[in-house]
Amino acid sequence: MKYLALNDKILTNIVICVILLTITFTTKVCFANDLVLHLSFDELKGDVAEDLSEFGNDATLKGKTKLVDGKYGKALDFDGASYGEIADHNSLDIVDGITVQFWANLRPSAGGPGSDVQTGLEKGTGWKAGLYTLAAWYRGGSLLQFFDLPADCRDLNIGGNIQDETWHFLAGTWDGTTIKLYIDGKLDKELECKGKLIPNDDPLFIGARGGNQRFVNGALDELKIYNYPLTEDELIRDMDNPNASDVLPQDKLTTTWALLKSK
Ligand SMILES: [Ca+2]
Ligand SMILES: [Ca+2]
Repeated sequence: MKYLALNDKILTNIVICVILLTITFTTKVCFANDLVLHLSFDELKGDVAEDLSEFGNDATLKGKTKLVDGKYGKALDFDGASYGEIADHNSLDIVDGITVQFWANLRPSAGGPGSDVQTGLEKGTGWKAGLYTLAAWYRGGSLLQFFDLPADCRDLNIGGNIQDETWHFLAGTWDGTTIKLYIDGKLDKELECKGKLIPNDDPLFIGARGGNQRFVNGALDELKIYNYPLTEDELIRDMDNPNASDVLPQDKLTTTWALLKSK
């Protein structure tokens, strides 16, 4: 009887340990630093550009887009009235840190609504809570912008103009404290901007705001979002080899987890 009770106790302890380990591991996974979007545009499946991140945030293309020679492999050319749409997903709900980056080869705007801006990527259907956007061209410059940050942060950090029909690597990071904008791997502009973001449930758009304005006229390539700020060294590594750096050291835990899940 005593022997059985001891066995029960050991069993209970094992069960508790397993539960605790599971909770610890799950919590880590939920808050892990991740690549949450990578559109290489190297190939399309019908009107879908597949996401190479572990989250499957594929983009459905609308209007006239086409694959062209890119900076790496193929790129996606937008005609000034086309865009891509990605369904809302928790992985795209950014709260306290982000990196948005892409290669862009821009022509002058094609006209139409909001033609003083060409939106590379934007979370949300318009200017509202949860919106983050990296504008490839913003009124003569370039801009990483957040609705939920203080008003005096929103459009003061305008970086250099890359609208010259050649390839440029544009990247923006925010670490909860400072917005930094990089052009071709060099820090171009930074601004202190403290705050917290409120996620929304809208789609993420590429090449336009909300699918109806601020259209890109030109090509985008190797478009990525990380849910944490990359350092300058990491950005340069990504710029020079967009496929090799999908698995940064911080990313390995979740990648392993994704592999386990897919087995
Ligand atoms: Ca590519
Ligand atoms: Ca959401």
